[in-house]
Amino acid sequence: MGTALVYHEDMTATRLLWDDPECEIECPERLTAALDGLRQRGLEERCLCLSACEASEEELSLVHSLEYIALVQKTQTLDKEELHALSKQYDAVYFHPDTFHCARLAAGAALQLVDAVLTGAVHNGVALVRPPGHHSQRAAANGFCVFNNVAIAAKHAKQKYGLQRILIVDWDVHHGQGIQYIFNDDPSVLYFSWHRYEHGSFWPFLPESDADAVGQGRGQGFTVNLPWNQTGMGNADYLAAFLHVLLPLAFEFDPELVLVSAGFDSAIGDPEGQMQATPECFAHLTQLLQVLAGGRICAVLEGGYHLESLAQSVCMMVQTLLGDPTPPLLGPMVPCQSALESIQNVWTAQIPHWTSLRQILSSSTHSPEGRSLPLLGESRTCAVAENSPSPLLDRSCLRPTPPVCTAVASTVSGSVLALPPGVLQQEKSVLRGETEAWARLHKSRFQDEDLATLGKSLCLLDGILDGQVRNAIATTTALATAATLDVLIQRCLAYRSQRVLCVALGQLDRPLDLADDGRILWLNVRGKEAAIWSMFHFSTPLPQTTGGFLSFILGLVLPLAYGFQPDVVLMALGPAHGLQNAQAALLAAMLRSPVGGRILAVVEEGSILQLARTLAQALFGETPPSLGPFAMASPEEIQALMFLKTQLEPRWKLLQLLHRNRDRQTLEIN
Ligand code: Q9C
Ligand code: ZN
Repeated sequence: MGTALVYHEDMTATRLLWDDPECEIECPERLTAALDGLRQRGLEERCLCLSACEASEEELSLVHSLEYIALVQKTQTLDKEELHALSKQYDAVYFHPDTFHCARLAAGAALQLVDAVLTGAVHNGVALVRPPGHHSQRAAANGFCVFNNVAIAAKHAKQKYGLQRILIVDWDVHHGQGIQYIFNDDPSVLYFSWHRYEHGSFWPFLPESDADAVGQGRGQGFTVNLPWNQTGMGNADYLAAFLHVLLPLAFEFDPELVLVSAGFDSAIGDPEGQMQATPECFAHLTQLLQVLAGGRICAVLEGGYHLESLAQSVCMMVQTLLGDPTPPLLGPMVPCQSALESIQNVWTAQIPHWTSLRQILSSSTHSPEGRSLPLLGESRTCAVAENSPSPLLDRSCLRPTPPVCTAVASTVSGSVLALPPGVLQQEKSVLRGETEAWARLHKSRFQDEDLATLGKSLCLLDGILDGQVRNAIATTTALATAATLDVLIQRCLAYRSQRVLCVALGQLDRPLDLADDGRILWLNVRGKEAAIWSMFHFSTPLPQTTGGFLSFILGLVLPLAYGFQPDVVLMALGPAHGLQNAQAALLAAMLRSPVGGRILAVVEEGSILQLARTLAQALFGETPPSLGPFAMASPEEIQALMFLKTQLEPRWKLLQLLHRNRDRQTLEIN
């Protein structure tokens, strides 16, 4: 089980044969640059490489009319003038004698990828293809696209495997209107697209690219458009879109398969998109999707016209699909005003169709119409300064993956814990004298038998901070959990950690001398009411509903974690934490993204072996088990989350919620 890479060199054959500045960017070097990038980084050899085969006429006709297929077939025999004349009948399209062969390979590659994933030959994969597909329609080529590779793959997955829920994530910078049309009234395919829109003044200039196009008939709510009305959208804007729009809906939808229309013209440097998101962002977007659909992700290349940016972004995505930890995201985690307005517009349009959105907005004093508050002053284009040097430069090397993936330190033997293969049982410890010196700070709370596990935990923490171990679990006896967490925090600070995120679940009191200088973000999950001591220390009750728990992760924990950018996460499950295994696994799995996987989880041994095992699997990279059917958050849960978010929003800008707050802040900045 691994990652498939579907490709065929023949797809470099199609190219523009005449002068056309609009079309010349869709060139064969796009594929060779992406593939060379994968080779240089040793990623190609880690994939299961599949050679693409042409899709059959029958497969193409899942989406396209026979007349259109025949028309494209005929282009094989046309001369240059005839090809040029035919091309001009479409918007931003060129034909080449090899177009039919390439386009059939591109669609065939997407089909093979879906087959490889749905037969269980691989977990996930990517198809590197030309021509792209998402603009293509039943009987029309459009925007460099000839056959709609992703739409054909989705129809195939429905027809051949009987899938009932497929999520298509289109992160290309253009609107995949072709996919939208094909599934417009189909509730079994949730189509999400963000795209450069500029109030309709950007190609393809369609009113149906706007947020109020939500699908028709039974398909209402299954088209989700997030139009960007300014260029310059960056990492924080893309993350906000995932955390506050796509992921809440995706969890509620509960897809069986995720198809990604993986265009990279939404990345920095691209001449079409003019956006600012760095290649690393695509590692994060990929990892955030990996908790869906049992990790069954099929990514199919769409656009991407800056060769270096394209190659780097493709590598980031593939590396993440292979299971490597995410690299840090650069830049301030502050979504821009225009992005927040766009997100608000999607909410307004989608609220009738999604319980997960209603629960976010129901308790706020804000009404959907409230968004029309006039903006005062010029809104900023984006968080990244216009003249800042391109983060693309000077980043040729990816950070190395730690030799040990997941380690467990426990007095309970690995065979009793039934650890998944690949998870290492840690026996090493720091020196006894050193352990005792650390424990002495907390003398009253350490029993003698706890010292052995403390020594091992300290050793694991060192391994994580040194880059030798990616993440780890340490078990403790019930009484020692708080003291262990306390010592670990001190060790992080003494070591050289700049920022430590502590997620303390259950009855774990805030250490008395806990630094409140911005180095420790302390989130305690316990009790019945939220409490806040400072912008860095607070507590919230554990939500009991699936909807409440998802809002807690997507709406609170991840925005805070991404804003804080910790070096390491300490996740402690203390007395009466109340977390179900699936909840603990999802929390751990999703916390990996903002911290590059560097999590040390502390859990009580004894009654909770299954929990330790589930956590180990999640940290190791296995998709967490389902939380169960989606149920709306309770009013109390919403109220607690809203209270915290409103209080914390001035410091943590990814917690985005209410416009009235933001307008005031914009005024202050100006
Ligand atoms: N300057 C894909 O990315 N030209 N197609 C737009 C605006 C057409 C893009 C001109 C762009 C088509 C797959
Ligand atoms: Zn595009």
